[in-house]
Amino acid sequence: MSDSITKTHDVVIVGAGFAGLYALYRMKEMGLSAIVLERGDGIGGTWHWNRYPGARCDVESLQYSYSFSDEVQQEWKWSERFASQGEILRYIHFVADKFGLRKFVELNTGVVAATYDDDDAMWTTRTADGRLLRTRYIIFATGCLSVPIEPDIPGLDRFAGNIYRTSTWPKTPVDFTGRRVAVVGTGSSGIQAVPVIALEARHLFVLQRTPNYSIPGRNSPMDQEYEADWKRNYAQRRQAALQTRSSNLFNAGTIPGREVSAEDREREFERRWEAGGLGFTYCYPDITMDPDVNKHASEFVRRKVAQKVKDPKVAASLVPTEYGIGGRRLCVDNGYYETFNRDNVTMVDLRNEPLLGMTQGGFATQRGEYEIDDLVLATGFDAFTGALNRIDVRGRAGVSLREKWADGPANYLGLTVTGFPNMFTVTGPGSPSVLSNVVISIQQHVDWITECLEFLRQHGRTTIEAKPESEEAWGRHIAGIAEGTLISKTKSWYTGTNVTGKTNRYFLYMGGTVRYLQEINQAGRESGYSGFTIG
Ligand code: N01
Repeated sequence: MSDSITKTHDVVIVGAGFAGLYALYRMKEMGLSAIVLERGDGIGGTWHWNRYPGARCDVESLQYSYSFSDEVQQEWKWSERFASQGEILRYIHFVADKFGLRKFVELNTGVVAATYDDDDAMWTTRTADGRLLRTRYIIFATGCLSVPIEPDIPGLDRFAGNIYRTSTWPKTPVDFTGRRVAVVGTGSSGIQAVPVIALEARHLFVLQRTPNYSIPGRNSPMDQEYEADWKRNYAQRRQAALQTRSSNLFNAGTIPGREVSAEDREREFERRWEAGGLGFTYCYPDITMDPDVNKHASEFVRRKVAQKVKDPKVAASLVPTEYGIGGRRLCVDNGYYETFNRDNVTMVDLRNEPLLGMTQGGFATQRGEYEIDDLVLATGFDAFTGALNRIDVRGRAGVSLREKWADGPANYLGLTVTGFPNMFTVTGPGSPSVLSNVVISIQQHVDWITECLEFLRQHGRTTIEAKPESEEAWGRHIAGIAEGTLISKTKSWYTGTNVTGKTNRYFLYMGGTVRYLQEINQAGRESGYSGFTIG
């Protein structure tokens, strides 16, 4: 198709996940004409793509859901404590239908470039099929974990069996019955998939390079009384969640772990282990900061795993010793460790037998060759910047975002970038994003953007752009908070070390969501957008 301007709107939104759909809802509510461009063949973002066996959210569904509409909160019924991928996707479709959003979403429409024109302060967005859209504003709702990395496993193309990726799982269920399967990767995705695949496979090899800490999920069917209680008190619960560090009610402890006895700490770890879920690391505010408390919590998990896994060698290889709990994203599982007690499951610890690569009929490590029929890659994402970097985004004077961010992302508030007027990123780098209840963070960002566009409209202005000094100060600010934290000292996708050549930078605002919200509100309406140039 030739390049031609097919449509002009006020706003183009890239991505139709939780963020893009809510942005669309707010833009329509403001009376702006908006369109969402989505590269997938369905809405739902992460929950559209990641359909692997066992995929579910590890934040309670009553919290990991939109809070903007009480009608939605009351109408929708979650069937489990932690909803499965399928149920979350059905929920997103339900919301899209309820608010008539679908007709403003163009599916199968990847965005390859977006260019700002200085002369008329308009953005031109180019789609993969060669169409051009002209808009005043552009909102990137492209997700933090939406670009899978292709692992550097030699000979992947040599392997004659099936290769599945957790991040782009086929829509039709895969039947592993009677098959020999290998899963590469033991992050949240691998840890969720392994117990389910093990139930079907003739044999399952789990290829682990770095172990992660995982807490039992204790998932269960939704308790009717629990749900009813939440629905009666939704407004207060949501409000209370906003007062926490991650906009999540984890019943966070306030007394530092170093101030209580080892016996009391042990009891508290036990209580939280039994309760299950991510709340484990919310027991003490200093759990990742005080070395003794962190060591105690890490050893507690190690002991628990040793009790669960019959083979002491396997148990030992399943828990990290090279970093403490909380340094990487905590995993939540449903029977992961117990899976290694099955006769049809083999742990392949790549630290002891490095992976040499794929063969035609399987894989080879330094110890020998293994025959398999299917390979499952649960090998992670180019987080935070991956999705934006693969689009050729150009701001004032043709400056490329990719080039500007070559040494790591620079932006203001995680929402705007100097030199890129009228461009907004939802849960962009430099914001709490994945350290929070991300649906709530999405709403806060979209609300901020909506308020900002309202401000421009009320004042008869058309452009807004972060001042260079605001961006520089924000970069120093988030680095200052992150400096010395366990996360910033640990190798993981949080720090970008999982992607070859990616700069190890601060991609996250680590000061907690309460403080973050105060900061963005202060930088926005409360100061009359003083850190921005309004044109
Ligand atoms: O990805 P990961 P993920 N050879 O990067 C390994 C969210 N999420 O998709 O650690 C061998 O955590 C890699 O090894 P190493 C959640 O925030 C949420 O699992 O680099 N192994 C690692 O083990 C999560 O944190 C849910 O040494 C290779 C694994 O692949 C985030 O998504 C569910 C390799 C990648 O783990 C990402 O999780 C799922 C190689 N060449 C995901 N390359 C919820 O429940 C990589 N690995 C909401």
